[in-house]
Amino acid sequence: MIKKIVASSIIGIVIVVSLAVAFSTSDMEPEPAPESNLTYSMQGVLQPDVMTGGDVIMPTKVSRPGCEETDRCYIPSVITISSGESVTWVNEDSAFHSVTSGFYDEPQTLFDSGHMDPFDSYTLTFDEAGTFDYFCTLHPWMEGQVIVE
Ligand SMILES: [Cu+2]
Repeated sequence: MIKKIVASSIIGIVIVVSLAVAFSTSDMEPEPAPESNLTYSMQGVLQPDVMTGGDVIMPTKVSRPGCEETDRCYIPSVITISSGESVTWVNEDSAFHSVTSGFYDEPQTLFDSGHMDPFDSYTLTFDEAGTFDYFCTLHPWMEGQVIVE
């Protein structure tokens, strides 16, 4: 009789503990990663007069081919701004990248960031309307475009 009571109370404790664990783990959803603008505001690149225009991210893993299939080597791969506005590129990858005008087969000398370290940013102001193609000198499949209206 005593054994039965002990056994059933042990089962009861096991059930209570496992329920508590189940409920507590359901509250432990990982927090979403903080927004990336922390990185370049820390570098002091974003000044109030540079806030118009837009940001382009070089995301992780674009140093290997494949990102071009979904147009995600630079995000966004095409950015449209008004003349006088700026674009800031941020390298969120762990590899070097560049923002270089033209195409890999046909580079131009309008602009070139040089090799950007991880989390480096590069800001350009576009005063003239036009379509500006650019690429990464290290990864020929990385292509993007700035359209200035
Ligand atoms: Cu690259």
